[in-house]
Amino acid sequence: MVHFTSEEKKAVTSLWGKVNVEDAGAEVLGRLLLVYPWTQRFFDSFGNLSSSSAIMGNPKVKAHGTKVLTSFGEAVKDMDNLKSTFAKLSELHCDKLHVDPENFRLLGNVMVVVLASHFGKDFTPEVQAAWQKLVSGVATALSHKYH
Ligand code: HNI
Repeated sequence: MVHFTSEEKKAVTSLWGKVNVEDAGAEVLGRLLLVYPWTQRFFDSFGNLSSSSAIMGNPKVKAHGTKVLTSFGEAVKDMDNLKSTFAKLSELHCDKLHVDPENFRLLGNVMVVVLASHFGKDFTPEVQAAWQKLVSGVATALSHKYH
């Protein structure tokens, strides 16, 4: 399991405190759907995803992105226990949703890109390193119950 130093925890937590979960959630999920269009097939109930502006302005993308980032917030609160935090969600994504776990890594990297674009020079290499570790840990935890 990944281990976080107290500096890394601080870097993650202090940035997270400044994140607007709704706006960032819409942007992260929207960019995932745009950049990796095959991920759209999980969201055929979301309506119009036919262009960049349709995706980025789609209220269902925003609502679901908010849900995903809120869940990410649970990871930030308890970075030492990612596996147990995401055990139930791992089962759900495997057994019910059939999401290929590679997509968790893609989402994590999109999240890092969005944070970098929002925070500019405050997103220092050290802050990035801590976040990359976290998104990777979350992806591993979400993949844990796959069989
Ligand atoms: Ni994901 C539902 C969290 C990545 C496809 N997902 C959820 C829910 C949470 C969640 C929370 C709501 C569960 C519930 O209703 O009980 N998802 C997360 C997290 C990540 C993630 C924390 C990554 C870090 N999910 C992904 C990815 C995909 C994905 C990468 C597909 C590409 N998720 C889904 C789908 C649903 C879902 C599909 C069900 C949506 C619905 O409401 O019908």
